Amino acid sequence: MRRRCAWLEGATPTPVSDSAASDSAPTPGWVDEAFDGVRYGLAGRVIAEQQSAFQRVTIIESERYGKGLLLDGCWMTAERQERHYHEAIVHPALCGAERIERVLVIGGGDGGTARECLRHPGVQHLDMVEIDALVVEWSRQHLPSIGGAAWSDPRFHLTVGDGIAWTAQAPDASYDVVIVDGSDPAGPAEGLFNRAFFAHCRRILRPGGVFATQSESPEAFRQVHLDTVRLLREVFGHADPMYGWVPMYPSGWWSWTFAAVDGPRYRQPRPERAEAVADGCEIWSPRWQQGAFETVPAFVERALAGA
Ligand code: SPD
Repeated sequence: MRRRCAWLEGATPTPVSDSAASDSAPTPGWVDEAFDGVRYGLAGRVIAEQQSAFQRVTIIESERYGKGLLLDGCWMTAERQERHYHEAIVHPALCGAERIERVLVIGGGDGGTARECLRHPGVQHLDMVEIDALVVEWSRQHLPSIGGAAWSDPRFHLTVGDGIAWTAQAPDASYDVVIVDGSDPAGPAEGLFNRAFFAHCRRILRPGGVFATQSESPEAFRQVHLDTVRLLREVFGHADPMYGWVPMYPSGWWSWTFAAVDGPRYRQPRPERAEAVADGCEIWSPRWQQGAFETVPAFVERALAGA
């Protein structure tokens, strides 16, 4: 996938000191992700920005969605919108796997995926492997509500390191659920979409386990989306995309794909697990999930059938 994100002129940050020094509200600019002739933006101002060893990390204060995080100019999350994404990537997997004692999250440095996983009382140990220490540091500092209770949960074990290497070195059948919460397939996340990586994810899953990954937009990144679903079907035997919305991502229309070896168990939430988390969800419910798996666009259905 070609590098696709640009930091536009229109997004020139308002320096933090301007707002601190003035009684009047800071003049916002537009912070945009640009892709293929379309811009997806929020009115706001940049409050922190730095090039890490891996990518440019940016924190903004937006008018509408609170503070937000971009990596290399691409939207990752925002305080008042993150539930669309994090509830969707977690609960079909955690409600569908046979057991959920041991969970692995690759990426997920803002903490939102770990937070949702740890709302399940059956999780005993969660490893999160995030490559970029700055993403974790700034998420904890600027976006503490996203990781929430996860950061201090004794079941949570953070490793700053390469999730691909971690997966390759993990023993066979060592996790009940593996969730890949990476960014787009460019830069540090490129290796999170290929056959070798998916094969290790399958290898380290226990029988009855579930794999989940974000699988891009069926509109803005149609080919990546289709390739990802096809590859997961080949590697695991069963894989299905689920569709929802993350309004600040390109096209707003997003997907997550779930996979398992022994059947599409991620489609049927176990009632006792669903009950434990549903009241605390803003978007996810068993009914929402059922609809989200059913809303496969016709072009995707045709393309996958013809694969
Ligand atoms: N185009 C954005 C894809 C980002 C997926 N990961 C988001 C991280 C949220 N925890």
